[in-house]
Amino acid sequence: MPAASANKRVKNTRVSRPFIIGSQAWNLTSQNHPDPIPDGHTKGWRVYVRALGEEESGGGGNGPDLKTWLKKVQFKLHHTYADASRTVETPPFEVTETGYGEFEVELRLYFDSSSGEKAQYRFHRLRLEPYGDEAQQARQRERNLVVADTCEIVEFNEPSSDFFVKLTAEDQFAHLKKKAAGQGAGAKGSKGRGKAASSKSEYEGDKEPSASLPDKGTETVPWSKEMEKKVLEMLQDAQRELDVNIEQERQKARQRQKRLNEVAG
Ligand code: SLL
Repeated sequence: MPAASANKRVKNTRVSRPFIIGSQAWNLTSQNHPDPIPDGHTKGWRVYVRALGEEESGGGGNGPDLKTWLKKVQFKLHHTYADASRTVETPPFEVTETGYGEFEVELRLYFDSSSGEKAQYRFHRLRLEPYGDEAQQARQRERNLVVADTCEIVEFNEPSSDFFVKLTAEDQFAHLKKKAAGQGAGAKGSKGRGKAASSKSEYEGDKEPSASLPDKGTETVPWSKEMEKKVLEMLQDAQRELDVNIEQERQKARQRQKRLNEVAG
């Protein structure tokens, strides 16, 4: 019999999960698209929901398994596509297509059934043409690859107790475990066997897995607490500048009003 408390909420608790929504696009050539290219289509593209570092690691990414919380993703494409609504229930959560034009992809994220959470919408602007400064555009042309990734966060406020168990379980990090115990990193150093084995992490790179953003980013996976802080500082600077401008405009308006009153009086 299911426990009566199964869907009780865990009070005063919030669990966040950073993840990536992004796209890649390339010019179609007969080399990279052996099938007949549909009429008028010039680009190949892919839109996806991924774990941080998923592509770079060639697997589940640097953090917890997305499947722990993400049940399926529905991608809503431009209405010019046949079957514009595409649902992906198993990783990789992605849609690969060809086309000619950029558009806004609507994504609907469905959460693990134990969560009792409603689906959430996200939007992603599919980018087919090179963008950014000149150097960035040159690099995109050279690689024939336009990548537009953004780091998103989903927050579960007071998650259901069943869901909370999953969000805190160790098995969501199983893909980060060392392939063969006692090999690789474990072999270095000359400490006594038993001691070395017990003090070494069982995870790749001897790092304890974490569900939060890493402290520092890398060239390929820039999203980090450091970047978050920088973005926040940029926003605060912009806000201060805006406040100054608003105050200046207010003063000008007051002076104009004063002059108007003088003329009218
Ligand atoms: C526009 N935003 O309004 C663009 C339209 C169209 C996207 C984007 C091909 C679909 C198909 C395709 O690229 N559609 O015919 O299979 O100008």
